Amino acid sequence: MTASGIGAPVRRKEDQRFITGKGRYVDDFNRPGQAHAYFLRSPHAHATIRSIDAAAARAMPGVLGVFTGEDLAADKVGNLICGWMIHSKDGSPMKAGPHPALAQGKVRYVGDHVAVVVAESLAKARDAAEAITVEYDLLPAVVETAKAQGAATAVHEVAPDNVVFNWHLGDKGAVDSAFARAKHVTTLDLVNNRLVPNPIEPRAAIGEYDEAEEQFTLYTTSQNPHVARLVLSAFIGIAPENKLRVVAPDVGGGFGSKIFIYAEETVCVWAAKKVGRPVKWTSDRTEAFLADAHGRDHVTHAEMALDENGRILGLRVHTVANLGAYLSTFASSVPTYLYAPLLSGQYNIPAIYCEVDGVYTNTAPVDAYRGAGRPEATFVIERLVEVAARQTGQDPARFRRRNYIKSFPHQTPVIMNYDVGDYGASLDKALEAADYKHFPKRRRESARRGKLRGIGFSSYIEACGIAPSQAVGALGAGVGLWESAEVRVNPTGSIEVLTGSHSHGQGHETTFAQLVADRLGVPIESVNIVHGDTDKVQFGMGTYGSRSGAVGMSAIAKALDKVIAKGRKVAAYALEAGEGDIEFKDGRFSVAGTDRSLAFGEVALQAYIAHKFTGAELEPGLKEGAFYDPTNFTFPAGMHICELEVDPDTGHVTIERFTAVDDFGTIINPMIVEGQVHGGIAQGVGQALFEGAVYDAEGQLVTASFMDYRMPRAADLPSFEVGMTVTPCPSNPLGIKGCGEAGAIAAPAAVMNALTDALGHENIAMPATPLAVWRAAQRARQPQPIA
Ligand code: MCN
Repeated sequence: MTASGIGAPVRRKEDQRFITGKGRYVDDFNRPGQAHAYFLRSPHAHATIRSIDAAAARAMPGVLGVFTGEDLAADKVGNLICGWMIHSKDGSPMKAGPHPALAQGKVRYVGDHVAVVVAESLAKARDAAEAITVEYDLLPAVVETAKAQGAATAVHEVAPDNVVFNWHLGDKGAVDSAFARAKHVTTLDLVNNRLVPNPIEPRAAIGEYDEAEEQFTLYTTSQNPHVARLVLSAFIGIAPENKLRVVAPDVGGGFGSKIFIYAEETVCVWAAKKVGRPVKWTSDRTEAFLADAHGRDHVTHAEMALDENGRILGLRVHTVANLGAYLSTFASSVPTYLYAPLLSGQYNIPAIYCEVDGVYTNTAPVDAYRGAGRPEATFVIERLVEVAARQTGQDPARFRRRNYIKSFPHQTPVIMNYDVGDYGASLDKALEAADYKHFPKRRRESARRGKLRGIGFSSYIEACGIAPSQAVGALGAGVGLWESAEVRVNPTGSIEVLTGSHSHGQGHETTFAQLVADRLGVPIESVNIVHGDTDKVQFGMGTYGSRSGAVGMSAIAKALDKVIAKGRKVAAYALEAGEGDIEFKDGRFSVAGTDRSLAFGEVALQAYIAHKFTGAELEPGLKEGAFYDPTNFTFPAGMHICELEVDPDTGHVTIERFTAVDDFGTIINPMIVEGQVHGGIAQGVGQALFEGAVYDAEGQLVTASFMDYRMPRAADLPSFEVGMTVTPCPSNPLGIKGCGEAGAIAAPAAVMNALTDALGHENIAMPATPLAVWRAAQRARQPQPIA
C-alpha cells in the first residue's frame, strides 16, 4: 500500500472545495439572459381540473410565458416514462397510468404540477402564479397504503382497484409444506414508514437552448446525467440525443432521489426553447418535501416457520407497497426485484414465497431511497428472526448463527446467488466490540436508575453493484448496467479519468484517484477525475445501488490495464528492448535484469513525441477506454448491534452504543467507507426513531417541513464503533463490495430490535416517537396477564 494507494485513509480531495464554499452547485450557475420558473402546484390530493385561466398571469409585468399540460401535449412532450415492466401473478402486465410533466385534466397529489410560469425573476413568476385561476372538482383521496386496494375511488382509470401489479416470487407450494411441518410459527405485521430523502442541496435545473446550434443544455442535480439525457431527449423529442447536453456539476447529496426523471427538469429544457431564454428553477424545501420521490412505505404481513431445533424452514411474506400517485422512474423494481430477492437475509431458508401488491394512492410518487427495497427486506427478516428467537427462548445471536449460510456460493430460493461471505466472523467481531457478554450487567445498572435497556441485532445482507446484465437481463429488465471509463494520459504524465459514475458525496474524486495512483505508481495529485458532463464523458450509467466502486472503478481498472499494456510497448521502443522484457512496477517501466528504465511520465511523453513511431505499427498517444459489466451483484453483509436506554417516564430513547461490523470486500479508502457507514446508520436511526412522512385523510402532507419531519441530529447519536471483515468479491477485479447503503439497510432493524427488547417485546411501529415509546413503556409496566 502506497501512502495514497488502495487501502490508504486519504483525506477527500474534494472537501477543500466544499468546506471553503467553492463547490459549484446548479444554483451557483447563472446563464446570460436567464429567466426563472415557478411551478403552480395542486393544493388538492385528487381533483379534476375544470378550467385554468392564466390570462391575468400572462399580462403581468416580467412574465415571459405561462404553460400548462395542454401546451406540452401540443408539442408532443410525452409521459415521464417508467422503468422495468412488472408482471402480475396472472401474467398480465402492470397497469401504469399516464404521468405527464404538467397535469392533464386531473391532479393526483398535493404538489402535483398544474402550470409553470416563466418570468424575469422568481418573485415575478411567483406573483403571476398566484394570479392563475384553477377550478377544481374535488374527488375523494386515496391515502392509506393498506386501504388503497379496492377503495371506492380510482387514482388512475387504468387501475380501477388501484392495484398496479400483484407480483410474486418463490415457490408457494414448497412454503406451504414447510409451514405444515413447522413446530413453531412466528407471525408479524410490520409497517415500513414513508421517508422523504432530504439531501442537503434541493433539486435544481437550468434549461438552455442555443438557436444557432440547435443545441439544448440542462444543468441539473442528477446522479446519472447520461441516463437523464437519453430519457429526456426521447421524452421531449430532441434528436439526435447529443443535441441535449446534460451537466450535473457538484451535487449535494441525492440518496437516490436525484436518479429520477422529474417534471421540473423536463419543463425547464422544453420552456427554454419556448421563451428563447435560459430557464432556471431551484426547489425550495417545501417543494422538496411535496414532490421529490419519497421512499419505503410498505405494509407487510410476514410469517416464519421453524422446526423443533430452531431452524428456519420457510418464510411467507405479503407486502402492500405504496407507489404514490404516478409510477416514478424505478418505482416498479423497488418493491419487487430489489426487495423480495433479499428476504433470505444471511440465512439458509429452504423455501420463501413473497407476494407484493403495488398500489396507487394520492400521495407523492415513491421510488428508490438509500437501500431501495433492501432496507425493507432486512427489516422484515431481521424483525422476524429476533421475535422468533425470543418466542422460542433462544439467544438472538445464537439463533442467527445457527441459521446462517455457511458455505458459498449459495443459491437462495429467491433468485440471488450469494458469492462469498463469512457471517459468523462478522458476528464474532461485533459481539466482542459491543461487549455483549456484559450486557446483562449494564441492563441491571440501567434498571437501578429506573431505565429500560435493550440490545438489538441486525444481520443484514444486500445486493449492490447494480446491475449485472447477465442477472437482470434474465429477469426481464431489458437493460444491463455496466459502466464506462476512459483514461487519458497527457504528454506530461498527468492523468484525466473520465467516468460514467457520478459523485454526489461519496468521494469518488479521491477513491478513484487512489486506484489510479496505486496502479500507475503516480502521485494522487496528478490524477483528475472528470464526471457529470455528457459532453465530456461519452456515456455512463451513473451512481446508485452502491455500484460506483464495484462497477465504475472496475471499468477504470480495466482501462488502466490497457494503458499499462500500451505503455509497455512504448517503453520497449524507447528503451530499444523487446516488449516481453519490459516490466512495470512502482511507476517505472524497466528492462528486466538491467538498470535501464523510464518513469511513467517519461513513457507518456515518448508516446506523444517519439519520432520512432512514424511508420511503425504503434499508434502515438496514451489514451484507453473500457466498459465493465459485472458477472454478479456484490453482496456486502455484516452485523449491526444497537444498545439503547429508554426513559419510561418520558419515552426518550438514548442510543448508548452502536456497533457495526461490515464486509465490503477489499477497501479502497477506510476513512471514506467509515463515513459512508456513519451516514447510513444515521439515516437508519432516523427512520427507526424520528422520520416519517404523514398524510392526513384528505391527502395533505402534514410533515412538509423540518418543523414536523424530524431529522436525526448529531446529539441523537453516539460515536459509532465500526469494524470490518474482508471476503473479497469474486465478481470484480478489485474485490470491492458496495458500502454506500449498508448503514441505512441494517440500522432500522437493529434499533427496533433493541427498543422492543427494552420494552418487553411489544411490536411497536417506526418511527418510535417519544409518545409511542412512552405508551409502550406504560403498557410494559402493567402486570401481564398469565397465559
Ligand atoms: N469504497 C471503498 N471501498 C469499498 C467500497 C466503496 O473505498 N470496498 C468507496 C468508493 O470508492 C466510493 C464510496 O466508498 O468512494 C462509496 O462507494 P459505493 O459503495 O460503490 O457507492 P457509490 O459510490 O455508488 O454511491 C452510491 C451510494 C448510494 S446507492 C446512496 S443512496 C448514497 C451513498 O452512496 N447516497 C449518498 N452514499 C451517499 N453519500 C453522500 N454523502 N450522499 C449521498 O447522496
